[in-house]
Amino acid sequence: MPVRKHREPKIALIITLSDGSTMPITGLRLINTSGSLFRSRQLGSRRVLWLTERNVLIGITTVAVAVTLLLTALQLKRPGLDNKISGLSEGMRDGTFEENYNQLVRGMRESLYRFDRPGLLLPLMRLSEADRSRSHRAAAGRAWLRSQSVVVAATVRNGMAGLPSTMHNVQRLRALFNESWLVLVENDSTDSTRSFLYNMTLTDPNVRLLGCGRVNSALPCEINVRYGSGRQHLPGVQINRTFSEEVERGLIMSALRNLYLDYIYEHLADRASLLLIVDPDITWQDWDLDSIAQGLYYFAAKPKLQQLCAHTTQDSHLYDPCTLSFHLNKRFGEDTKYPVVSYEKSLWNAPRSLPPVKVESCFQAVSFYRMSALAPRRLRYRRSPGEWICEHNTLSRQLDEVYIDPQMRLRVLQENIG
Ligand SMILES: Nc1nc2c(ncn2[C@@H]2O[C@H](COP(=O)(O)OP(=O)(O)OP(=O)(O)O)[C@@H](O)[C@H]2O)c(=O)[nH]1
Ligand SMILES: [Mg+2]
Repeated sequence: MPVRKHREPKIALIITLSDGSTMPITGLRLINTSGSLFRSRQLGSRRVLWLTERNVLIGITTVAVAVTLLLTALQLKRPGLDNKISGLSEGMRDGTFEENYNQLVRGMRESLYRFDRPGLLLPLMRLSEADRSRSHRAAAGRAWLRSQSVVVAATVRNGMAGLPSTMHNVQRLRALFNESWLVLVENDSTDSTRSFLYNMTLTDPNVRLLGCGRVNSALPCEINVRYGSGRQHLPGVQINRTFSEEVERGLIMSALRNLYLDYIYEHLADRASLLLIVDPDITWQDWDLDSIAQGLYYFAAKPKLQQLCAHTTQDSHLYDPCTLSFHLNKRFGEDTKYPVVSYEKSLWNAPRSLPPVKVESCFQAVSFYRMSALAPRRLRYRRSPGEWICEHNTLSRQLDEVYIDPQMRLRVLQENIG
């Protein structure tokens, strides 16, 4: 059996005694043969503890490993982009500029969305652990909606091809709410749109049919809107308009949509928490109400949320060209860590787990707004690059927290000619 060789101590510990004199601790056996970490010795009135030489080494190694592990953990928990930006330092303070700057930094930090790491350019809504479960969102969303009220609003002209399908789905959705209203602006229809809507007012006291300054009238509303060219304004993508006519269409649609906003904010705003704007010229695949409820949950869970657009698709495109043009303008770049999501494909086939994506504006033919968010706002259409066919953008562009929910999937079977 090998004999362990005891070495003489190499000591560096100096004790200061109560009378001020010092005493180096020497002549002690520092090899820890018993395995205990500390040894002790009585020195006058004091008991002195010391570590054996070998255990000092073990101690240093342990501390070094712990520090390395801590640094690695900190590195993994690297702060997101937002946290790397701080308020102004003392030396840079400059009265009102400082106030403004710091307010903007705060606004950015407190906003609903985040880039979850540098290099990820898709701005996603921040989710808590509970928010991540779709079935939880759907159940909690449905439960919340039972205590909420909604106003559904639409403009429609010559809508008989899409109205029945849209209204069928709108009525199913309204049934999820405690109370709901339907506000429609109609004019100049040459089909039976007005009588279809008028009949709805007879059976449902919460339907309001507007047009020509009248409410719930069977009389036709004839505005006969024309473009500067003299051509009559008609709904639908299929209409071949000149650039000026497209701009004029944007102005006309904005004025019509502001009519329902004026009515709603004068008569119903304090009675409903949500506003849904739909285009009723569409034939829909039946809306999956769970997919809508799981998205509306965010209005309950995120008080800052102002607008949430459905992920409406037609064939293999995102339905709304205005949302598409936003993406193609690359306002947020085109990189994402989700391999099947690309701006070119416009979030087509987004994975089930993808949270709502922050956009500058969207409509998607089914767009939910928090009622209070639009109170002072109306469409403010101007001729400007990228939005000459997108009058809705001028409304949501006035808001800060606007999202498309890739999980609120709706499918357009057909957009009908007006
Ligand atoms: N009341 C009313 N509604 C209209 C008028 N023009 C269009 N609409 C309706 O507004 C909605 C949107 O109109 P569309 O012309 O289809 O507009 P869009 O789908 O956004 O875009 P395009 O199809 O590209 O023109 C549809 O439900 C139309 O029926 C109008 O003059 N008066
Ligand atoms: Mg349309």
